[in-house]
This record gives sequence, C-alpha cells and structure tokens, in this order.
Amino acid sequence: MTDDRDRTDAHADTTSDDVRDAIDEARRILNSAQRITSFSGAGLSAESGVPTFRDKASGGLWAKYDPMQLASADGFADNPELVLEWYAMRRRALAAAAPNPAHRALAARADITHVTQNVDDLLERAGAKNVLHVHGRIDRDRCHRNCGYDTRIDLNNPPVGQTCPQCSAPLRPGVVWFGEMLPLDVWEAAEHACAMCDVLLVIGTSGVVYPAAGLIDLARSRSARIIVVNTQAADGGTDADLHLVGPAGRLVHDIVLGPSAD
Ligand code: BJW
Repeated sequence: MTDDRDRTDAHADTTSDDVRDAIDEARRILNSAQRITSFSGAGLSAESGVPTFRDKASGGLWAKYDPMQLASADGFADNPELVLEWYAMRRRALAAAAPNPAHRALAARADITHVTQNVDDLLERAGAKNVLHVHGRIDRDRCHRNCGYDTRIDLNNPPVGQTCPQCSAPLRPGVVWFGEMLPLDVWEAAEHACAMCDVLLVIGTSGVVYPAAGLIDLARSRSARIIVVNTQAADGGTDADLHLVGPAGRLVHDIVLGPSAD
C-alpha cells in the first residue's frame, strides 16, 4: 500500500485544460485496467433529481429529516406510519426520475462491476447488469422479522402498513438502516469486487458511512488505482490518485466513454 501517492485534482469547468487532461488521464488508467469496479453514492443520482443525504445547500435528506427517526429500526418501532409515508414519498419521486448520463455511461460498460450504496434502481434502468446494492433496494419490501419474505413493490403505488404473508410481521422497505447488518451475500461480492479490481471509480459519495466506505481502503490496500468524481474536493476518499471535482453526469460520461462531441 502506498500512502504517498501523487494525487491530481482537477476542478470542472469541463472545458479547462486541467480537466481535459485529468479526464484523459482517467481514461488511460481505465483503458489499461483488467478489472474495473465502480463504487457510487447518492451524488451519482443527484442529477436525476434524487436527493443526496448530506449536502446541506442542495436539499440533502438529513438536513430536513432525522436519520435516526426515519432510517433506523428504533424509528420504525416508534412510528411505523411516519417512516412508511416518508418512503412512499421517496418511492413516488423515484418512479418519476430517470437515469442520467453517468448511469448510462456506466451501464454501457459491461466489463465494470458496480458496487453502489444507492437504494434506487437507476443503474438497472440504464441497463446495467452487474449491480451490487450494499444498502439494499427501495423498490423492494421485506419482512421486518427477517423470515425471508422479500418482494418487488410498485414505486408508483407504494404499500403502507402491510404485513408479511409468511409470518404476519410488518413489511418494511428492503433497505439497510443505521445499526443494521448489510446483506451478507451482497457484501461479500462487493468486497471481492473491490479487493480484486485494478481501478476503483468512486462516484458521488461522502465516504462517511461504514462499513461501505471501507471498500475504498480495501481497494487501495490491494494497490488499485483510485479515481474520485465528486462535486466536493474533500469528499470520497482523500488518498485518491486522481480527483475530478464536478458533477458526475458529464465527468463520468467522458471518463468512461470518451468526450461527447458537443
Ligand atoms: C455529487 C453530486 C454530483 C452531490 N456529482 N457528486 C454511531 C451511531 C450509529 C451508527 C454508527 C455510529 N458510528 C458508526 C456507526 C455505523 C453506521 C455509520 O457508518 N454511521 C456513520 C454515519 C457515523 N453504519 C451502520 O449503521 C451500517 N451498519 C453497520 O455498521 O452494521 C454493523 C453493526 C450492526 C449492529 C451493531 C453494530 C454494528 C448501516 C449503514 C446504513 C446506511 N443507510 C443509509 C440509508 C439507506 C436507506 C434509505 O435510503 O433510506 O444509506 S444512510 C445513507 O448514507 C444511505 C447512503 O447509502 C449512505 C451513504 O451516503 P452517500 O451515498 O455517500 O451520500 P451523501 O449524501 O453522504 O454524499 C453525497 C456525495 O455526493 C457528497 O460527497 C456530494 O459532494 C456528492 N455529490 N452531487 C458528483 N452531481
């Protein structure tokens, strides 16, 4: 593991020479890699209109809502209706959203394994096949008692107050709340994808939620090159080889598929 990497930062205004050079360098790194993994967070879906969690200025969810009230088993026990109505609101908003150029560019590369913290299905809607949702999926409900029941829901008509057909416990969104374990099979596959990759493309995550954020350290400890795309220079891993500061839509498109003509 190297702690003294030559990190390059480029701030997008995508027309500047610095940014074009950084995009070219990122493309060179990707093109010379055998195995590429993407690791994404809420910033990947921000340009689709899906709110992030921790961006204060642009309406991050945790600036308006208490995470422990809405995204924890204790919060669900205290007020299940409040929690399910909050998810119903987010589910309907997601139904109306569409993949952005970053989702589509990632999906166009069948050779990339996608590890995402996002609970939305925008990578899949863009056509991506290899997607590992380490924090679960908002388009699924599951048994809160963990009897194994798990079902797809209609984002346009989200269920509220239903019970498990197998064991009568409450159904809840198929996402991972604070204090809950990540789904073991998905987690192990994500660890493998990050441990074995030559390049980890880290997109739109603050990198503060564990154990997911530890996947960046895992990849780096196995000598993967780390490329970060984030609107904030301080987010997404400080030990990146290359940090492109700007919106994922344009930057990820240009890194993964090459610059568009316009
Ligand atoms: C752009 C952009 C653009 C914007 N282009 N970029 C103290 C108390 C309680 C728990 C803990 C604690 N200390 C540690 C813990 C553990 C806890 C944790 O890590 N907490 C920290 C926050 C302190 N972790 C857990 O509880 C996990 N489980 C666990 O540890 O189990 C083991 C265990 C179990 C039991 C006992 C003991 C141990 C579970 C974590 C589950 C996280 N769940 C959520 C909600 C999912 C469901 C839902 O959506 O409702 O997952 S929280 C939320 O954060 C969501 C995300 O996946 C996750 C990560 O956020 P992300 O994606 O990084 O978003 P943001 O908003 O943080 O960042 C967006 C970024 O995008 C920013 O950097 C922007 O700059 C950038 N951006 N626009 C590019 N256009």
